[in-house]
Amino acid sequence: MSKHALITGITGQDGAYLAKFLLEKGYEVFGLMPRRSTPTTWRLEYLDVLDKVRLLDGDLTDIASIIRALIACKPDEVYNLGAQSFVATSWKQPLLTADATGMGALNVLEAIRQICPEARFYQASTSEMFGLVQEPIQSETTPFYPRSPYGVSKLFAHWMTINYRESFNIFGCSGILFNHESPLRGIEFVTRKVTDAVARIKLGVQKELALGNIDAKRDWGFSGDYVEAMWLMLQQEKPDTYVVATGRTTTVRDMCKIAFDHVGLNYEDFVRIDPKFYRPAEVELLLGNPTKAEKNLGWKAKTSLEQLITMMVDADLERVKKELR
Ligand code: NDP
Ligand code: GDR
Repeated sequence: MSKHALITGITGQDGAYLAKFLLEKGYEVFGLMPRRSTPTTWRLEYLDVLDKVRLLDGDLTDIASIIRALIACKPDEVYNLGAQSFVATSWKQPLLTADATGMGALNVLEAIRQICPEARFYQASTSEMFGLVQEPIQSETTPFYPRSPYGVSKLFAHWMTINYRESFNIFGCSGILFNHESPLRGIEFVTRKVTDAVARIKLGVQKELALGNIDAKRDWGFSGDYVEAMWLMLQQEKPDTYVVATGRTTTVRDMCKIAFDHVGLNYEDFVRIDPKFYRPAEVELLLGNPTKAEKNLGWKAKTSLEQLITMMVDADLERVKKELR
């Protein structure tokens, strides 16, 4: 009998990679699908898994729809990846972010408690919870200090996961994942914004690239590597919290250099600073210590930042060429 997994946020970057990963492991994969007026399944199509997953109508802000999805899917594992995940938007729509990203996780936990308390639960927590970092390298024991409505909402969901683990014996794991990217990253996030611009500039259809704080430092890995860590957490004997990161930090500026260098251009000739992309409160530095995940899960990031960024530039070059044909 194959295992059943329910993924919220299946149409997002990680949802698509996780769906493919679980299908390859022989799972029957279900996805919670919020109603949108235009199609959102392009990532599942890109990875060639759309016709292999079962999409169930539902929204994280509507607990009745989550309950229906759990009854239909009878999951062994539930991965809560759904969220309003763009930090900058969280200041513009703080209540929506709290609803979907914070309360949404509690809705899933509460529905599991009532419908299928044996199901294992993964919560997509984030390095944004460290925010104004209290230690130069962040691990599972570093105190939190979120800096955005998104970070605060995720911290609520993180503690709810631990609380349901301790109160109701739910097998709830929290993965504190540092930034991870891929050719399927949303265009509003800085890596993809850069790699798309590099492709357009190289092909002569864009002149410059406007960015905000390029001195911010991030610990960037590849989404395809990180979904394996999510799965590994749910295969352990006991539920726990894990940092998932590469252990290397790089400025946005140096990430730009890697991207432009790949097509033989100098980033300084094209990047312009526009204060409109500054945030009301910035997270200046993120650098994760993945030792616990490496030791307990046997997980390690496989893809270097150079490999990741060149993979993304190459994919964007292909996309833009196709658009122009
Ligand atoms: P994406 O933004 O690519 O995907 C988010 C998904 O959530 C989309 O499928 C989106 O659907 C869905 N969603 C949004 N609102 C709702 C809702 N109300 N009900 C149901 N589904 C909803 O994020 P990623 O794939 O990059 O990230 C996955 C998760 O991991 C997120 O929770 C994110 O916050 C977290 N995370 C991500 C990191 C990263 O670097 N990528 C790092 C750490 C944590 P639609 O597109 O239709 O709105
Ligand atoms: P982040 O990712 O906020 O870390 O959240 P993002 O790529 O948006 O920003 C990274 C850093 O780059 C700086 N920056 C810009 N960012 C964007 N988007 N656009 C710009 O033009 C720009 N210029 C500079 C930002 O200020 C920031 O410092 C991501 C999301 O996936 C979250 O959901 C996840 O939880 C965290 O990563 C870990």
